[in-house]
Amino acid sequence: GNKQSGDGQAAGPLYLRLQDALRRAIEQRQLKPQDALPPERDLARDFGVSRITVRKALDGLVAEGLLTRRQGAGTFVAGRVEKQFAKLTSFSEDMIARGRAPSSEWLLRARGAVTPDESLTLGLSPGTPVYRFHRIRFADGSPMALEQSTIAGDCLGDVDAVSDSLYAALDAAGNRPVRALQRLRAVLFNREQAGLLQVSAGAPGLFIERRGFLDDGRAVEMTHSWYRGDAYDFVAELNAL
Ligand code: 16G
Repeated sequence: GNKQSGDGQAAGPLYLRLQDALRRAIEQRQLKPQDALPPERDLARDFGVSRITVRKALDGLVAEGLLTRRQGAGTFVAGRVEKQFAKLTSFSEDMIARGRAPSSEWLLRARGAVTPDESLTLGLSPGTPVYRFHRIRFADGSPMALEQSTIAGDCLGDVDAVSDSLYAALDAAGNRPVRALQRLRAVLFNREQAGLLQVSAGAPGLFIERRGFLDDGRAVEMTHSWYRGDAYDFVAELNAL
């Protein structure tokens, strides 16, 4: 059987106690962003718990976004992603540039007719077909953002053209946006959003709306993104007028 730790006093399952200890170490910066965690074997030995318990504790912290797993390299303390606010990059590119693996969970991938609201923001005539993509975006398996994109129907072959990266698919179709308008505001995640992002309801986030255009001015995308407030720093270079 598994060896149990000597102190029987502390309350709760062992994996939760290990999570609390690691969370505290991260909060008090004994473990700093980007630091590698000791191997699971060592954690198991040091805390006097089984490796299954260690694994379960780490899984929970990865889901919370406090830790990230990198294939073949181990488990690390997650750092905030520094995102250039004024660069027309994609989520996938942002993650890959930081050595983190992007992935998505699809919530919706469908063809539909443009809504009045979309037709105004995208400048599309009523009745034009559009593609809709709703996703949870992950980095190294930790949820980072929710995104809802509406793409002008003539910019993509089909919904299936998007395997993971929307911009890669638009690029392949020769329709990657070259210019965008973007606005951002603070939000508190509602219960549903919080559930999808594995944060508590009411946790802070950033809502970003991007409208992307082709060289000739035609609108390609309208994307609503909800980024986790605890996962990002937005940075920009400013020049005097
Ligand atoms: C980013 C963009 C979003 C775009 C997506 C494409 C912001 C605020 N939003 O999240 O508009 O649709 O990237 O990412 O940067 P993908 O190519 O990885 O699907």
